[in-house]
Amino acid sequence: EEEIPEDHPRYQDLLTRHRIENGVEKGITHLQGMHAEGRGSAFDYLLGEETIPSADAAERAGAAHLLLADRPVLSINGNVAALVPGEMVDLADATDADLEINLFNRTPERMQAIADHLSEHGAEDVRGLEADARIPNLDHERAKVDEDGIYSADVVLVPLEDGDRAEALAEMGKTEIVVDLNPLSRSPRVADVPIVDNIIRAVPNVTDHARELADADEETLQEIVAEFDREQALEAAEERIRDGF
Ligand code: PTJ
Repeated sequence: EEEIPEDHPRYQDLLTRHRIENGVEKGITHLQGMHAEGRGSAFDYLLGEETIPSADAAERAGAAHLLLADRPVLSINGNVAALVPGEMVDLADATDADLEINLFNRTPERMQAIADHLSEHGAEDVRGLEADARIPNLDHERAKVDEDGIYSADVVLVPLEDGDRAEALAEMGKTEIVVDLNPLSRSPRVADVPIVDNIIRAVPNVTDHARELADADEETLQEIVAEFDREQALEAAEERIRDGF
């Protein structure tokens, strides 16, 4: 990462690509994660590679949901683990949430590599390895979750989620916060809180909001949740992409 000069105009994008490549080399990220990253990068370019105001509002609403939750869980896949491992640990600390590894292409080797990687970044307790419950209406491997994790969570943060699973989780009645750079993708479309932003910027910003709201009373948090308009957030992102900046 030191090889990329910080004043390079595409510094963040190059850093991201580099982290995904390292993730693949370490057995953390699936090869498909590189394609996902390429797609994300194209959308980020069109968004101006910045957190647009509607995304910031979504990040604030996401923080409020996590603080209000009884059992918040942050889901981690191979891309998330490669891009923002320490940042996810910080967010879990700030919101008293659990971390759970949940893979689209699940193998025991990747599960373990990601668990070790998260521990190296300060995670104390990582869920997902137990896999003693199933998300209804999904095929076997993709449905595996922890009974005391995602299965019983009331609020879940699912970054870069596949559309089928996002839908199945929504059907379970969970409050879903999705981070996805493509506002037309199915996962942000079924989310209660669609965050159309790069996960690299989104996660630290949700943490900042959570820290700032740490002492807020329940009424204030409920107000932030109620004022957030998911349709408007999706429209604003699409408009930015179509009309430019
Ligand atoms: O590690 P696994 O096995 O769980 O697999 C993870 C991937 C991401 C490979 C898998 O879930 C997958 O194939 O996802 P998709 O269907 O490619 O969806 C990924 C979505 O994330 C796309 O809509 C991308 O635009 C978006 N995306 C990619 N990179 C970022 C992103 N969104 C936010 N920040 C990013 N850095």
